[in-house]
Amino acid sequence: MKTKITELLGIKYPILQGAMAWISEHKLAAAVSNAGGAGIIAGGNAPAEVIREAIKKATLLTDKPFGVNIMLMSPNAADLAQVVIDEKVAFVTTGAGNPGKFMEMWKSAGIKVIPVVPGVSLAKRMERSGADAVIAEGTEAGGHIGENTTFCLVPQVVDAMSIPVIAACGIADGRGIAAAFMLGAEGVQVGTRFLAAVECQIHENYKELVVKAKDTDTIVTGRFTGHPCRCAKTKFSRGLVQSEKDGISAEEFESLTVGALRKAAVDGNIEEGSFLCGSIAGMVEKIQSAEEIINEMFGKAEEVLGKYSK
Ligand code: TUI
Repeated sequence: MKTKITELLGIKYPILQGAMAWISEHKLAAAVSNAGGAGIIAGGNAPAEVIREAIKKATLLTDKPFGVNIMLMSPNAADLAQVVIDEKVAFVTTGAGNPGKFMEMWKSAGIKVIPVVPGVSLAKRMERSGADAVIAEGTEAGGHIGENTTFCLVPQVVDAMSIPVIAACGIADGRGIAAAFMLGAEGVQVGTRFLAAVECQIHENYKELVVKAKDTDTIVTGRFTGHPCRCAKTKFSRGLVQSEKDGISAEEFESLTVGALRKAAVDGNIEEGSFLCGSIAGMVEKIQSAEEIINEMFGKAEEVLGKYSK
């Protein structure tokens, strides 16, 4: 399946694995790249040297291109921006902000830059500053989210751009890929389904929550902070939303949620962890290898697209 994204990144299938802080480390990224997609190591809030090591380890596991995501709210973002240059990473995706100040250094180092955008205006600014593609991410995503839905956002960003657009979130099977292409996307980014990948190193409790989730089993916390975050419904996340309604202060909210991503991903701590996942979790049914996930998704996408091209 050739698109502008397979050409841009030199990959077989136009699929990027979504970057998930504390989750997308070198093993998952390398497995996705080896299966013909584009794996991504999530920088999250990690120190630069941790990510440098993860890049080196991924290079030992795959000779295919992989990327690094820089979460722009991280205090380490500027250091990570340099690490990806030092380590000659193939491409960078960015999230949770405007990467404008890093664009020139990445472009002149020959790194492809693909920012996540929550709307048309940032997408246009990114195209003007030299982005190679953008990821239009809807509010169905896990983690930090914008307001617009994938179905509304993607075609509007596509119409405003001459660079390729990757549709993100709400995509967990071949029908989702086909729909994204129908909306004008040249590729997809998938996070939640890879939570259930064999190579994903999260705690078993996390995988179980995702596999057991129904359509209504995610919830958005922290809207009042300006940084809304989608996660699995648990007693903890429901409690957070209730305390927001009861008027909790931003400081109290912060003290309850600090370290919650690690508690979920590493410790599987149901009482105090934030188990980030997208609204599509209800469609993730089983644990499979990254290769099985990708082959199954694209097998079905080709079948569906074939049906409508007759
Ligand atoms: O970044 C994400 N998802 C994330 S980051 C993360 S770690 C975190 N934890 C708690 C609070 C905040 C972050 C967990 N999940 N997705 C990409 C994404 N980027 N979604 C939305 C945006 C975005 C929002 C505003 C991108 C740019 C933007 O620009 C604003 C501006 O400056 O114009």
